[in-house]
Amino acid sequence: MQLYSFFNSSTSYRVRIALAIKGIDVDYFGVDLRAGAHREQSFKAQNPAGGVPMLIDNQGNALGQSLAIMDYLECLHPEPSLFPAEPLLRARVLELANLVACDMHPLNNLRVRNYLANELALSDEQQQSWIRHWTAEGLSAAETLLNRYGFGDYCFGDSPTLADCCLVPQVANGIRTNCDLTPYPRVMAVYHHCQQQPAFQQAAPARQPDYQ
Ligand SMILES: N[C@@H](CCC(=O)N[C@@H](CS)C(=O)NCC(=O)O)C(=O)O
Repeated sequence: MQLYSFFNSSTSYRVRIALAIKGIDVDYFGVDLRAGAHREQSFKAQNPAGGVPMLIDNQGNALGQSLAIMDYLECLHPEPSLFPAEPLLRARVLELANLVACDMHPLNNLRVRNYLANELALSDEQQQSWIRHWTAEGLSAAETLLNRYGFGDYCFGDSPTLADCCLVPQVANGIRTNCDLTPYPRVMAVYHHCQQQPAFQQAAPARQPDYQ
């Protein structure tokens, strides 16, 4: 399989964590978002949404959207699973994963930040305020959910799930953009625990071939 990824892309990072947890090897192709490689016609022909990650499976099928890719990997390689078996706990995992993937990430995505800067001419300070606001909204909700329903060293238990795959890269974004993360001790405890685990280390931005 081939993974099209950008080292600093949090959605790519999610998939890299899932691949590492499952021990799946892929051929890695760096897509330089800063140079706009994801907007080129050749790339969009395979992934019309024009973003990373994109997976190409062993039959040559191209698949975009990190959650769809992780679900596909789960079906192809069920063990170790990224989902608890118990239905409500599985729903909790998806609740947290979707909080990150649907409510947080899109608001601070590159194309949105470019629009704020170029079309709306927001100052650097205003852009930073935007990022901090939406990061705080999302992580506050994550902190409450984890305090209410989380347990163990990971988000939900003693093994990693889709929730950890999504949360860790989003926290890394928060660190990279200098957000205050002190109000989220439970989120940060999960983050720091994951940082000690080989699968998460292997998936880290600095360990990718296109890291610069
Ligand atoms: N919902 C998509 C988002 C994909 C996406 O937009 N990824 C970002 C990188 S984290 C990207 O490629 N951004 C390029 C842009 O916004 O122009 C997913 O989960 O895969």
